[in-house]
Amino acid sequence: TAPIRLRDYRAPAFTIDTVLLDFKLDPVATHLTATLSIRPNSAEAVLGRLELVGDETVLKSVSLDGALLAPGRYHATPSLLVIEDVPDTVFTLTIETIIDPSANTKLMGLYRTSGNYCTQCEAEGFRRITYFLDRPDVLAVYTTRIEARKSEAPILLANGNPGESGDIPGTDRHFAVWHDPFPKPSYLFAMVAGDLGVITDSFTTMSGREVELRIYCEHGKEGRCTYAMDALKRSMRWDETAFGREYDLDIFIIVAVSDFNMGAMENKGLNVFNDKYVLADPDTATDADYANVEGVIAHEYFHNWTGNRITCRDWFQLCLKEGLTVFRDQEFSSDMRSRPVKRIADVRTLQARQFPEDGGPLAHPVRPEIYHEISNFYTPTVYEKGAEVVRMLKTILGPDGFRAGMDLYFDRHDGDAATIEDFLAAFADATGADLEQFALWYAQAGTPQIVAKGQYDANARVYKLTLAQSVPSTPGQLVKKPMHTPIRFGLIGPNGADIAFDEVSGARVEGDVLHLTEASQTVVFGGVGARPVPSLLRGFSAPVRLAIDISAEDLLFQARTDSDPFNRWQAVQTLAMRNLVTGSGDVAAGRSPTVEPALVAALEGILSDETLEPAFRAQTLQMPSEADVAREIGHDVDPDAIAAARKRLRLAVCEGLGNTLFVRYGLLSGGGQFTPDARSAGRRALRNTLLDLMVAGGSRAAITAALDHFETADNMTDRLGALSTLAHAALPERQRALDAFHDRYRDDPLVLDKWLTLEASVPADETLDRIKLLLHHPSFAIGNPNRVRALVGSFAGANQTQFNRPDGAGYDFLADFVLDLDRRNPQTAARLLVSFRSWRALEAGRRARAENALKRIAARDGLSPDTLDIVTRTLA
Ligand code: HT7
Ligand code: ZN
Repeated sequence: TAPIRLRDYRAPAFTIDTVLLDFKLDPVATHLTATLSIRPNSAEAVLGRLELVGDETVLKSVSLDGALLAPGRYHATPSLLVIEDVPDTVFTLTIETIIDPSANTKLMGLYRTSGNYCTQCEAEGFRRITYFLDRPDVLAVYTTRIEARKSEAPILLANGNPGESGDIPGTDRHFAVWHDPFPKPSYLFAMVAGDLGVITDSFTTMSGREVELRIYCEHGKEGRCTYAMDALKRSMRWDETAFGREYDLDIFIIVAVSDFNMGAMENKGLNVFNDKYVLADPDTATDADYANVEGVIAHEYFHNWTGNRITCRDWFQLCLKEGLTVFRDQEFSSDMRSRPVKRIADVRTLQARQFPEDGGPLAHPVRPEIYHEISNFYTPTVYEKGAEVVRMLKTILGPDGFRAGMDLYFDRHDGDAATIEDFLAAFADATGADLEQFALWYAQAGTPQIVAKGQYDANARVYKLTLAQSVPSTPGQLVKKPMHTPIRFGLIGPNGADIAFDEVSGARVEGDVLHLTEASQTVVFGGVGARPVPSLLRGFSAPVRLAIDISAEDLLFQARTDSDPFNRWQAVQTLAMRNLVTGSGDVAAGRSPTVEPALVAALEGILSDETLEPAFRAQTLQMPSEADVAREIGHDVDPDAIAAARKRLRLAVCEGLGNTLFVRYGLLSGGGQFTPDARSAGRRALRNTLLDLMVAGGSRAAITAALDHFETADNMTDRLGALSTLAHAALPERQRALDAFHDRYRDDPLVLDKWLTLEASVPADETLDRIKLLLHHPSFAIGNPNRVRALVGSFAGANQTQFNRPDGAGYDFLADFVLDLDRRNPQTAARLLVSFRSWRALEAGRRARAENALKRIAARDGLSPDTLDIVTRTLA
């Protein structure tokens, strides 16, 4: 099919002012009557021809202004309803459709999950419910009436505030009406019905309004919703204090469901969540799960202003709501927890997920200009790089300028379907800044490379810093322009404090921000009294790759002294990465890799620095992953050589740190009763990281400590930490522990996902056969995306040596699985396929096998648009 292009955007020919939806729920034949008040958009209407889109939609009848239309008056297919001669004034269209929610395995539109009814409409799911102008620039006021058998669905929910409800006399049925006064696009519509448990609370807004809060979940899991409720109330307060944004309806509802294609959905007043981002208690959730629940609850809540009150004009503007809302949730979590630790975690995610996308065949701008299937554009580039672009805007404008721009954006565009141009204009108008060059961050794909070189002239007391930027070619974009990139920096003097400089030329420098705008700039700092060590890109102030000619001694010095915690972490990572890249080459060439003493010294320094928070020390002690090293090497990648080099390095670090590891591990034991706060979580993170390094040394004492850690754990973080160490080290002791873990949690699907993930992550030859067996295990279900991602997604996305087996069996397995899943759930299938995105960077043998597997998928007739789009672009 023809692609959709940004440049072809046209305002809709008609608009819809009000929508009345009347659902009569039935597991296999739900009946929906949709009554739409439609108005031609005078300038755009094409002489009375109305086209509404559908998707596998089954039409029963159409009426215009109350009169049933004869079949000759309209033309209907499952994907289109055309009425040729509609009035040129306001008219009412009534459409009856029949929906089979039980047959809906795509989990888009109206579907069933654990016996309940649920909808998912973003991006294009509403058209699977009724024919509609299913595009985000058509904003309507919705009233929803739901009718169902009382025993089957005692709970009936939709967007907005609750209205009338009651029994239907003489039947076993009841009904409820919901009204949402805020005009919204169809992708924000939601309806949920079923038999659910609930917890309730309330929130008083900054202007004193009472809001009722409810979280629904499967019966029996109510106790696991309390942390989510707490996170919701903290999010509501934070948006008031940090952005001046208040909640606007009388009620805010979250529903946790177990079958969901993504993390959660921000439907107005009725957020629907993948239950893994709601449910948490100490026995079943890790500290990472708690942090994720907090972050996702906040993210969806923040969409109420950035996404719902101001929505997107078209799907090319997706980053307008997603990048901005990710930035907002990251800031929220930074305020709730440790800012440096959160920043390191976010940068790690960006580098692990977005950098490979930006450097491979699926690269696209933060605001794409063309797509075939919009579901495939909910990407790390739109979300995470989109958030980085907003962060840079704040760095460039300063906190006050940023807040002024946000306030103007909210004032100007409340109730609008807006664009990136609108967003940037608000900041330019509020501050007077020229953002024309900065706007390239939205348009140019690819991770910029910045090469830095410093030179100190002691006689002249001058430090010269040359910065050269280049943006690599990406699909469809061969030539790029230099971008406006904010570089936070400091010049570290011999005593570890930043050195002052008295004048600067060659670039605009404001405070600690250097504005890089040209392809190459030499910045001259005067009055510099001693040779500095440059600390560039503090806090990772721009999503770039920085190459800097800096010695191991200077990196060790930086790791010990930099006043910016992010760059202390970065200095250690750079030392480790250099070791791993050289070591991988050594292994591939049959040489035995050596380990840089400066690295062990840097790690020792961080580990024993009691002024550093434990979570930060834990982050720093974790070496770059195998995938990180593969990305750094970038071509002819041999995953086995990388794994061997990493194993060797961790062994050497363990030996280098010696008994300190065991002593510090012992000192951290016995932390008292579990609480999920960041301080306690940091302590557990450090203890688990130390255990993992101890086991890397391979001693019996360490393995015994790991087994003991597993058996005596009184919370999931510690239990899973030890189990993960045993599994990732592929120790023979692992299987008994994995089996014990499975038996303990045999009735808890979300915990069994952790088990499936570990089973799939074992770096051993037998893992692929084990996965094939587990596909038939009662704890696995191909219909549930969480199960699929846990077993198959973890294998393809995280088990570098086994997915990339030299015989190609890992690729063949994924191809077969994707082909099978594609018939049932195309979105999830297409997302799994993304694991092939770096296939061209592999060494020749694996590259050829990966290409064969991809070609086999591409050759299959009847592929979904989702999978066809990914496979085509991956092979292009
Ligand atoms: N805005 C939500 C996107 C989403 C989604 C997209 C496609 C298919 C299914 C989906 N479920 C949710 C999620 C968010 O970013 O908040
Ligand atoms: Zn979002």
